[in-house]
Amino acid sequence: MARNYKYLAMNNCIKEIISLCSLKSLLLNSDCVKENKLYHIVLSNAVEPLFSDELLTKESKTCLKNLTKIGLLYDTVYCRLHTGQWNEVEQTEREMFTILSYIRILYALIICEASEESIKDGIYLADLGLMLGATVTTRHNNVETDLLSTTATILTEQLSKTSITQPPLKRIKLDKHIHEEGSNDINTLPVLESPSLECFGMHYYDKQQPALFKGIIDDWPAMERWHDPNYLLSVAGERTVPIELGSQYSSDDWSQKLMKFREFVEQNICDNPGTSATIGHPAAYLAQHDLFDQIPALRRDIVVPDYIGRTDISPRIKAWLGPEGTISPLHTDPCHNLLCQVFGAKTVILARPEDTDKLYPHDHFVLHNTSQVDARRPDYEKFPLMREVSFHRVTLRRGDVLYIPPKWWHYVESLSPSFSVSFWFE
Ligand SMILES: O=C(O)CCC(=O)C(=O)O
Repeated sequence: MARNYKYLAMNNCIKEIISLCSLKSLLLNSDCVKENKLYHIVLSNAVEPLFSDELLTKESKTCLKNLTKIGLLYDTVYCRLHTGQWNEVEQTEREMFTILSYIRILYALIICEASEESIKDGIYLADLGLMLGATVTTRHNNVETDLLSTTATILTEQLSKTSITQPPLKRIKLDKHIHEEGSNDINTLPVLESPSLECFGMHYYDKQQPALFKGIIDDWPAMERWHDPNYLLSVAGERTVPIELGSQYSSDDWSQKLMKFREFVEQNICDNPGTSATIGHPAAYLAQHDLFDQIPALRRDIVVPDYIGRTDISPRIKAWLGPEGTISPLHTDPCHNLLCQVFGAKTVILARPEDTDKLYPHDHFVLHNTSQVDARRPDYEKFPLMREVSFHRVTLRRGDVLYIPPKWWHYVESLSPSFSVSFWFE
């Protein structure tokens, strides 16, 4: 009877989130909890009521007490994650952070009766957990899913049912005139229409030669959906994402901040006079972000190109969304890359791995894969060997896919608001 009452009193979205961890052993038996006595005591006390007949309501003392205890432990683990080098943080601490984020979200929702504000806070905590925590998987509708990513999706859907509809934003123009600076002494790349897997393998992958492919991503749902900011905001508006600020990541003026996706898109991507990045704001770039792990709805809009499955079943997929003028300085990556242009245009300048010594990589190990030269506006006085480098230049337009082999140098500058997806693979 009490159980029925409890569940009746709760909002559906809270019930759905609780059901993600209907196996309480998932929470209590994870290594991070078993290994640490303090974690185990606090967590067992907090988790037990969620799965028992105990009445959990806004006024319940158990709820308030547990939220406070979980909050204290959450702050402790948060501090641990921010102490020392990131790559030395124990996996178990990160797992603990994920579990604490989940329980904290649940108690806050129960206490606030899933108010709009508590849902927004819950989405923020889930995003922070996704960025800092380790993956904890669970089952949702009989499918294996990520605990926090699914929690955020449930909350996003709940929010869309209750929040006030905003006036629609204009679609991003696809036929914007692109101004390109020509350069006669720069080679172009081979351009191919949907090459066969064999052709890609033999002539490009095996020989590690870059090329531009067309006709590969035309049927992605993203091609029709993503230039509509209203669509992007409906699936991701409330989500928190890391944004790079400054001219380019190798510059002194560069920094990063967390921002709501809505705020980023409205201020930097939409055609809203007065809010554009070009007017007084530092360049803002959602760059190299695992957006598709964070927001599965966007992952469903793209398809891994067949060329990749031959050699790698789990490519790392990164999102690159920004206004005109974003710059990724000349750098190399260790893996193969298919850089896919969903909307907008980019200039890409490439140089062979053999020319590395003539491209003046930075000395510091952190920037060792990044060149000091400005590939678009070379300073031959300062970097004379650069004259001997034979660069390739290509303009990447909507629907184009650029194959960048491992260790090839690439400089990328957006010529308009642009959304690209890169697949890094072996
Ligand atoms: O599009 C960009 O700004 C950079 C892309 C890139 O460097 C990559 O995909 O590895």
